[in-house]
Amino acid sequence: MELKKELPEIFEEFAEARRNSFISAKKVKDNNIPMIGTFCTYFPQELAIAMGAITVSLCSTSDETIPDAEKDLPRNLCPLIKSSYGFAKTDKCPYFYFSDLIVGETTCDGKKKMYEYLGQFKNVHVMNLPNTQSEDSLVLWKKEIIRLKEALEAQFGVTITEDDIRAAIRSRNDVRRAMKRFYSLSKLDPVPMTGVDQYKVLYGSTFRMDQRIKENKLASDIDDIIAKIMTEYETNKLPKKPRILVTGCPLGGVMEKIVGAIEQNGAYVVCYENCGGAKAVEDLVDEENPDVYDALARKYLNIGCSCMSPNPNRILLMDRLIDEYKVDAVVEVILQACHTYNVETLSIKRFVNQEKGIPYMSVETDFSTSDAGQLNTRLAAFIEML
Ligand code: BJ8
Repeated sequence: MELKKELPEIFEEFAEARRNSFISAKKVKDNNIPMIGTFCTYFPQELAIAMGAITVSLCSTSDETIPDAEKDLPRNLCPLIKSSYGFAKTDKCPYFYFSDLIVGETTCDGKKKMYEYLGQFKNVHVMNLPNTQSEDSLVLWKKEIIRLKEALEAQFGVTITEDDIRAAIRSRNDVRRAMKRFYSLSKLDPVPMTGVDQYKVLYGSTFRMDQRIKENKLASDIDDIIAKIMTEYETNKLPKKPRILVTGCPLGGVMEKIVGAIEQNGAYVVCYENCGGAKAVEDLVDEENPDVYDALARKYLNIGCSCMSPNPNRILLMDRLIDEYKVDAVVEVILQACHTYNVETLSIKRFVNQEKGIPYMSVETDFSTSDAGQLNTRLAAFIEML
């Protein structure tokens, strides 16, 4: 990373990573490196890294292809699912185009049914994710992780050893530790960066192509950014404002509309509990566990997504984050027709209001801009009250 660059430029570079995707993905393919497309935080990325592959997130974030998707799928479906299907159908997503294999998990109903159709366009492997976090589920999930390893070996003609997996676990943990060091900077009050800038790095990092163990520079690049942020922080502090934790569905398609509005109306987003933020990063894979499959199964099954029933880990994580980040209020983002997160808003609201004693608001939205004005007004009124 070019350290002479100014911070805004560095944040923008991360934001650009996805837009520059076609060129970077093509380079990967030109070098005959396998590419695996994924849709979810439950995907055990270490298996792909262990075989020297690159993983790319296919969760589409724009409404551009939704009309095409709606020709095949119901309109009242989550925009993330419609957008993903639309990009696959129209072949407009370079990552989808270059992916040799797509891996999905049986998370929410819409996504798992959509995977059945993706098979028309690409080779798809679906992992059967249990929807409870019991010991029985752990046995099943471990088997599914081994089944995925065997599928990768069969498709790509490779052998994935336990030592390969152990090295991948260490490499991904290094990245997780660096990401956590980075977003933990926002525990400072006043904050050292806006939530928009924090998100650019969190989200942009997932589109880096230097994931293979020997090429991985992400952790050291993140540490360089941290050093730069802290140097600037000594002389140039942002004003103190109310501190918001954002939770709920993934934010890729609605970040500007929600986080932009929160910050333009007088607050800062200090923490993202969603996938793409703490939910994916906080827990490491246990490097000391001699059974690498058990270690992976435990880490991933513990993710506090609303497709788990019950879903205590989400509350446990939020409890800790609200305290650590000195959060003044919580904003929950629901993508339209996401039933699991939508139903869970009741328990999250109760927890935030009653247990933590701070204000809570939920917003339901999609990838269009048609509700931007209305959302802005609601968020402004909420922040005004803090
Ligand atoms: S681990 S949050 S990435 S499932 S928003 S498609 S749940 S209807 S994205 Fe998710 Fe994995 Fe969970 Fe994270 Fe369905 Fe809801 Fe749409 Fe969703």
